[in-house]
Amino acid sequence: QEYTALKMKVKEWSPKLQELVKGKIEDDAKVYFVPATLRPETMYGQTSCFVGPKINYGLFKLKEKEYVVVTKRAAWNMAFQGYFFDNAHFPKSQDELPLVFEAPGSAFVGTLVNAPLSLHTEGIRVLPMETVSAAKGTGVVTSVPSDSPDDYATLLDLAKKPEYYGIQKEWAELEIFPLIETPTYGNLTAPTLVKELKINSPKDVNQLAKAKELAYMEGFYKGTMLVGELKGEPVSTAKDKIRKSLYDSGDAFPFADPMGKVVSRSG
Ligand code: ZZB
Repeated sequence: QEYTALKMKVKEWSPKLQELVKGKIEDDAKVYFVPATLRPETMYGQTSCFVGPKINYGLFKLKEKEYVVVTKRAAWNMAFQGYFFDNAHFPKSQDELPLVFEAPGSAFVGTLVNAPLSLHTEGIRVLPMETVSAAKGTGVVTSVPSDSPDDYATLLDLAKKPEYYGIQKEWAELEIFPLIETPTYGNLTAPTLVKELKINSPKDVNQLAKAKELAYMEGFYKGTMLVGELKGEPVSTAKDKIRKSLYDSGDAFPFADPMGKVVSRSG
């Protein structure tokens, strides 16, 4: 699988992470959460960044004063793709990766990150998603509730039980902007499908898998962009142009996951 890996710069750490990073990285270092996406054209609608609360994430040193937060298996993949500073000392095993520390996703929840292209320019929060798979992509997922049924279902659940999830309710209630017009599901494909297929929770995995397929097909073959520089253009041609412009601006890079499990989020 070839993904677009997006660089979401940390603006403010969660309290737990503030303690964990103290003294371990330079004060002026840049740290990025790196979600892997197949839908770069939906980046305008990002409202949060999901991590699996029980999955372990590492803070890896990418180059001088630059770090990324991903799973170890993703960092290992990145090493093979030449993204680490020091190819002269190519890691012989995962243990030789330039790891600063590891922590479960739950420790990162609440961190404020900048999401490239998102209409929420003030930043978005790192939130927990139980159905993130550690065996796919980078283990970090960017949330686009307008066009991803999984994301919409998860955000509804988070907003219903904020105390249980240890988050502030408003973090899960950022405005959902229409990004893509479709003939069958209107301009909010994911909310429409979640309603039509009577999906009540992120645990309705079969219905969510069906909704995801319908959303992918409808969006790609029949969708038209409603926002951004390619407003009015079909998604099928806009997709590659938006991906390329993210690469050109340095806000994203190509990320291959040859061993990635092609499974639903519940994996
Ligand atoms: C933003 C986005 C916007 C996505 C959308 C989808 C949609 P797939 O389809 O299962 O092969 N994803 C990436 N990594 C993981 C992971 N480790 N665990 C769970 N989910 C993950 O995987 C590709 C999509 O699944 C990615 O694209 C990402 O969510 C998520 F409007 O990024 B996407 C109809 C889908 N719409």
